[in-house]
Amino acid sequence: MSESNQEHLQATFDARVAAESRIEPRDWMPDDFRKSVLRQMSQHAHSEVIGMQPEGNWITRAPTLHRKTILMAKVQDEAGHGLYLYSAAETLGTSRDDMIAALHAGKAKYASIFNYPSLTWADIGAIGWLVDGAAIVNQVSLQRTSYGPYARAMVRICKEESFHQRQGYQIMMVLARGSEEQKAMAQDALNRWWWPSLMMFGPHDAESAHSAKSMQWKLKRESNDTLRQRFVDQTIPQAELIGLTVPDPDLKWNEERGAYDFGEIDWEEFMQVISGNGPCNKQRLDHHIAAKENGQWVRDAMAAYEEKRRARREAA
Ligand code: BYC
Repeated sequence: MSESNQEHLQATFDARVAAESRIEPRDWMPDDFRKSVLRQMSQHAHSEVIGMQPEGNWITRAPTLHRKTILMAKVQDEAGHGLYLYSAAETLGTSRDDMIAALHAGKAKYASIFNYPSLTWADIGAIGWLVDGAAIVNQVSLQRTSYGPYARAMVRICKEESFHQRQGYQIMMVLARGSEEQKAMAQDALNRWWWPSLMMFGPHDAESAHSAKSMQWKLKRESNDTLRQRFVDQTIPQAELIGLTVPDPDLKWNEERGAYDFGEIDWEEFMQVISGNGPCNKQRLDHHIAAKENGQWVRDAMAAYEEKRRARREAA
């Protein structure tokens, strides 16, 4: 490609981003933009699918039939989110099999939070309230991301996440108004999920390797720290309303900023978890690998059926 042609393509791309137009799969895009969108969408898709495990763990133990049906629907929604996102990522020419192979090889990441165990029923409340709550804050912003298929996937995902967040908060509300034991269980879940939820937004802006470029491309619309602050500000009043306390001695309303000041995340723990050394990393990956292997016969049967139909069509 001539240099002037390359410059023209780059200028067209830059102008589209500046004008808030979406970049679509067939549009020319710089290689590093393509790689970054793919990296983020793959990370996001894997998060949705691995994220089914901590909650799936409680489907058989949900306290009532009603709770069980809600939880099953919620976990199924997460699978659907993964599928929208894998499909969106495939528009950039990478197959789902390749993305999953990278996950199994430990090369592709997924959200750190799903490497923590879900120990009690209250954890299911805390995951819906805090984890889906944090995910919505991030994803509302991503509805305006510059890559078209990613932005469109986010619109539908956000609608469903909103229901997920409420179902989680409702579980916490019921427990917090219950017996002393139930209230203690809710508080314990908040204690264990609070800091990992704040880690979901990634490193501080100054430490974030991809943020500057991603913000320039409008792939990311708001920074990690801005979104984390928004999550804290919206969640503290919700905790107060149900009489639970966030486990942060440095948490304080800052009148001047009109926002909460809060303590420092344990970044060493974060780094350990995203490097594969969290409490459940191995368990989560082993489970995913086993599920893929155990489901191979279904994929083989579907492929054989499709092949038979094709042969019949050709013979007709
Ligand atoms: N966990 O430069 P940075 C759900 C990595 S599921 C793991 O700031 P970036 C749900 C980052 O990937 C939805 N890794 O990166 C499902 C990068 O490493 P690589 C969850 C993290 O991309 C079931 C490095 O650290 N939401 O809702 O600009 C049940 C440097 O970071 C994390 C998503 O997946 C982390 N927390 O920004 C319930 C959101 N943070 O790739 C609920 C989609 C950072 O260079 N992702 N890293 O090896 C994003 O929005 C962005 O990728 C991030 C990071 C904000 C996470």
